[in-house]
Amino acid sequence: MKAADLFIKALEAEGVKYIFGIPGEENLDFLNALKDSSIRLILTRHEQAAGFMAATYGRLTGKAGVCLSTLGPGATNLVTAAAYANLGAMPMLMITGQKPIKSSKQGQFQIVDIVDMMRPLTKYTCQIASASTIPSRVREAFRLAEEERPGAVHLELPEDIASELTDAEVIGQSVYRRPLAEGKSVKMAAAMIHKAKRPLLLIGAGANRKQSSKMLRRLVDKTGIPFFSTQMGKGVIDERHPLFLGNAALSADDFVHRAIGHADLIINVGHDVVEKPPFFMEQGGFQVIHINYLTAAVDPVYYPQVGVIGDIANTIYQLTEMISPKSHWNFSYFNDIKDATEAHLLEGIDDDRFPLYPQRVVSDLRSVMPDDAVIALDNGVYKIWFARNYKAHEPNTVLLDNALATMGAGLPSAIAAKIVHPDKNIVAICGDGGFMMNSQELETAVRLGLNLVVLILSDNAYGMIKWKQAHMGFSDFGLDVGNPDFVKYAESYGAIGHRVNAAAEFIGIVESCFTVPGVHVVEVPIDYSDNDRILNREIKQKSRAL
Ligand SMILES: Cc1ncc(C[n+]2csc(CCOP(=O)(O)OP(=O)(O)O)c2C)c(N)n1
Repeated sequence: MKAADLFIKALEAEGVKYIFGIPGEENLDFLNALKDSSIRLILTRHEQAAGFMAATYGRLTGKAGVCLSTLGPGATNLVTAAAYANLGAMPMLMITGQKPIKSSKQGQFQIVDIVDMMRPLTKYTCQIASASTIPSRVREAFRLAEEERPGAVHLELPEDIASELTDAEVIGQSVYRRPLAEGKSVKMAAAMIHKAKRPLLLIGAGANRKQSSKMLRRLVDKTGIPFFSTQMGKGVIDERHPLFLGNAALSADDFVHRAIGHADLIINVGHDVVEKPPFFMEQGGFQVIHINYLTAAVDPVYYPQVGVIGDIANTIYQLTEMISPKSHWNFSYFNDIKDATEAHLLEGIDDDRFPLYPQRVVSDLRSVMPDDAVIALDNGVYKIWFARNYKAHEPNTVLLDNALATMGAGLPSAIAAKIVHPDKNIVAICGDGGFMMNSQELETAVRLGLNLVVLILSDNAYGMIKWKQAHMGFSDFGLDVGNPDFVKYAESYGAIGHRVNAAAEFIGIVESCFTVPGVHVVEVPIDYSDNDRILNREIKQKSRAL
């Protein structure tokens, strides 16, 4: 059979259902093999968006999402998505084409060393130089993409290799179980937790797995230890839980940081330093137990004293068996923090101002979203509002990127979420800046016939940077943009456009979007003028008073 057919068979054996991307001339054998396979090609309008979709598919399923591009310009367009997947621990395989490697009459036309370009952005990058190596390279790529810590991998399939004939056969998957934490380290952690007076649990992205989520809920319910989460750990335990203290959406000075400062032990489950730090460690401060699949990277802000390394769900199971609540534990201050946080989260949710207050948008949206509905956030200042104010009810229902924190991923990531969960309500939340970075994917969503809602929070500016600029005392310069008429823009793609013209209209428009099939684009004019007061001065002042 042709090497390209073998490649596709190897992908089928890995359970691949979709390939997101844009083929070029160098992928034509691959494309032809794909035509007769069980794998569906999701053609996109930009390779970067294809990469974001594949990464999100990987994040939601645990199986590597696959994306495809041609050589040179197609592959260079995948760079941001590679970084997004690799920093965000999302399993993803990128397949790129290349000119023939044995003989070519095209000189250096379009040739970039893609294998080397991908090296710092991936766990593995390799050119397939012979058809006979396809089965082992594909299996190895999936093994590395999916094993802890998951990330991006890259395979280059040159045109002449793709058309070679081969009788090689697909290599099946070996069965592995994750190693379990060694008993002594679990006992050591249990002893530290028993001895502590004010232990506090932190839940990070690595705990965002079904079993870990179940086990953590049992741990919290049995022990009564309060918890908070990182941005990417949102929803691992339902945030309506009475012991949930809040989200570390800001790095410092929020109410939750008062709780952290008061704790004498942080039980840190599934966090790694690639995510914007939820706290900073200081010599002589609280102790930290690091519970994760891998040991912690050494960093000046994070140097846990004890690590419990192995399958997280099993570690938490073992700890839950060993720990019983202690009478010397004192959570009263944490309860005060919880009360102050909840009171603060209610501020502004009924404000009728127009353009809308971000608190109102978050609160209104939450009120019409079913528990399992998913929001996919792009990157802008609203991400802080959503991380802080939007209560996630289930794991993986808030897709946000607190690792690369790239703009442009919101819409593609929502498209992938809808493909994975066709029956759930999916809402992309973008700034006007981030939306315009991949807005062409509206056409993909319309072509696929998806039911999707896209909120554009428009302030005609790169708001996040504007806020920082003002905060640093610089004058207002260089951050204002103009926007298209978003309603007409949506309609020109065959989507349905809406514009919110009063605060009270917002909720009804979103509800109507869930009942009328199609891609809905909702422009929501937003008022960020109070960001600094609320997210900075007021929180600092109120939390310091506690
Ligand atoms: C690809 C990329 N470019 C630039 C940035 C830096 N950046 C972070 S937020 C931001 C502004 C986002 O503007 P917008 O999408 O309109 O959202 P807003 O902050 O106004 O709500 C910029 C430029 C980034 N994170 N990613």
